[in-house]
Amino acid sequence: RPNRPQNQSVPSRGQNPDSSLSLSTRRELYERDFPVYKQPVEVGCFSLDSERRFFNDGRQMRYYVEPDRSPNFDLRDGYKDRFIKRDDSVKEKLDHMLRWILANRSKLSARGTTASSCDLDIDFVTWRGHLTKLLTAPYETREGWQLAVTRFRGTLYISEVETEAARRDQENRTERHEEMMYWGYKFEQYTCADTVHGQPDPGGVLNTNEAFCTVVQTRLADHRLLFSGEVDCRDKDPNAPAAPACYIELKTSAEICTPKQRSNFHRFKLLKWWAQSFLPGVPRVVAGFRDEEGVVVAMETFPISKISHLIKNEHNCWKPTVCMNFCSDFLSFVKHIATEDNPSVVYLLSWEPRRDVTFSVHRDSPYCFLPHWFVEEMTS
Ligand code: 0WD
Ligand code: CA
Repeated sequence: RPNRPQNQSVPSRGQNPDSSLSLSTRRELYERDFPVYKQPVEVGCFSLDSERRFFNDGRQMRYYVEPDRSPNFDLRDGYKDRFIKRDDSVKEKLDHMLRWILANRSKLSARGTTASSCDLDIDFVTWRGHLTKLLTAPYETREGWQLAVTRFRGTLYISEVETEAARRDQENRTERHEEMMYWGYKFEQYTCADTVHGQPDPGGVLNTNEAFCTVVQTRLADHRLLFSGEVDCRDKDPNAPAAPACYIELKTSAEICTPKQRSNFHRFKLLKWWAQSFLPGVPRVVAGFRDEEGVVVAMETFPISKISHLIKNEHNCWKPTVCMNFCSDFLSFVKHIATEDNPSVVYLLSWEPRRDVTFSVHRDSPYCFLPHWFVEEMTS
């Protein structure tokens, strides 16, 4: 992994009187009108198979099958003997998205006169999950992040770098925690079928290499965005609206037994669920509430458009407008600082809770993340 690099051009935190070189995450600063966020449009999709191979199609799409009785899903089933876990030490960075971009370049090319015909008509390319972290930063008190940014042919590419703290947490996971991470995937297996008329197969092998990802285009204020996110399944009704409106996000959560638990669920979990699905325009989350033994005891559907009303009774709760305005200002900040158009330059934006976002610049460093195959094909 990258060595701690030299901080090349920026004074350290606190010594910097120039506020244009850091960005605050304080909530009060972002309580203004909701910014323009255009309805996200699906411009394509791709699939990753059981060996993590990329396909420029929707072969891994799954179909939601509503459980017909009160569920009794045992989420622990198969953990020991029918589970193939993706190797998360392999850092894929933006590679799958970049493959998708190369395969679909004609859909994205600029038509204006200012950009040459092979440049993308897009300001930012990233994963949805990275944007989720930006949306929730004003309310995050535990986990910081590092985002690497490269400007290449006018487009800003954003790819996460694992923090030291995240790496430590990952190494020190308890066996209980490892198993609980499986529960979310197991819930998907109980509720999703591989074909439109099929039934779920909870007796099969669960392989977390497999994924179906949507690619959407949208605009936040004056930022044109292209991002991809993993989608769990879709509504199987042939009359369902077009993607992304037919998509369904599946979640598991501990069952809620006390007012305190309900309040925490609203304040923390619904924030993450809202941010993740609002971004790509996925309209609903289907939640399975499980007991301590990993048995799903209740299900509930949360329409994303209703989540912000649900939380209004909570004192001092999160606000969607703060999330979106912070993200918009962050992207403006990135445009302002990441000025050199060069695939081997990385602007590393770092954030820890209760601090400002700061950055450092790295040339030909281990932080570089645009692969040669991408740079070469985009340049030719
Ligand atoms: O290598 C990396 N640093 C990353 C790779 C970081 C983030 C994402 N990815 C890639 C993977 O190819 C993955 O297929 O992105 C895909 C998912 O991206 P996303 O939709 O932007 O990620 P996010 O919104 O954080 O997570 C969506 C789902 C998760 O579902 P829940 O319900 O738990 O939020 O994607 C899964 C997980 O099931 N997931 C991942 N799958 C593979 N690799 C990863 C990951 N790193 N992170 C989340
Ligand atoms: Ca999910």
